[in-house]
Amino acid sequence: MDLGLYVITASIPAMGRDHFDVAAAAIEGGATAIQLRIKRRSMGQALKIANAIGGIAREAGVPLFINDHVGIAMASKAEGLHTGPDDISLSSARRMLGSDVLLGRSTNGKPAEAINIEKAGADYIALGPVYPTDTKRVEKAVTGPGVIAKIKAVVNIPVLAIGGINKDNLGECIEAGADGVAVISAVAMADDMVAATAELRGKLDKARKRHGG
Ligand code: TZP
Ligand code: MG
Repeated sequence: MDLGLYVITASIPAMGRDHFDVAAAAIEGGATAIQLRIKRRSMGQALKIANAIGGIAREAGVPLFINDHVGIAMASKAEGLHTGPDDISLSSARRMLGSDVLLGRSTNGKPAEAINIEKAGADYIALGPVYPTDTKRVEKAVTGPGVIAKIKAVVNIPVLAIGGINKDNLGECIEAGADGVAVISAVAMADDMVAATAELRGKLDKARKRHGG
């Protein structure tokens, strides 16, 4: 499974777009994975959106990850669940979802934490914020791309760079060793979301060639 261009949904009412619109455009533009990141909706609404995105993602062969909500991941038969330190533990998520569902976990760049995340059964790590971001109120310090190699040196699971990633800095994350990049605003806030995704995908493919990936 390729987590190279992992696009996370957002709802941007001011631009007339919701999670499904972002996911559909990202899939059309060449995203290799989608994450549904719903923070303030009822579980019923979230499940409806997850099922709708799951339908088009499955058809395109793109895996769908659900942020935070293990029940939504189960009910929508998503390929994965993404959680952070304040969410359900990896061992509980694994017990509930079984061995086939991929588990992702966020971390801020402490090698010991990354090692524990791998030991606890995660299938990939999202590392960040690598660059400043306006999307999430992050109390944690910006890591800079230098941390990617440090984390890659201590774990065997894929490491995705997240936070402030755009077409201009994606390449340096891949060159620093990231297996992929996770983006929100670079797609969700773009005037043309399909074109923005396609441009990121082009940059990813080129950076991978340069990096020998
Ligand atoms: N986790 C760490 S930074 C971040 C998340 C969810 C926000 C990423 O959004 P953007 O717009 O790609 O900076
Ligand atoms: Mg969370």
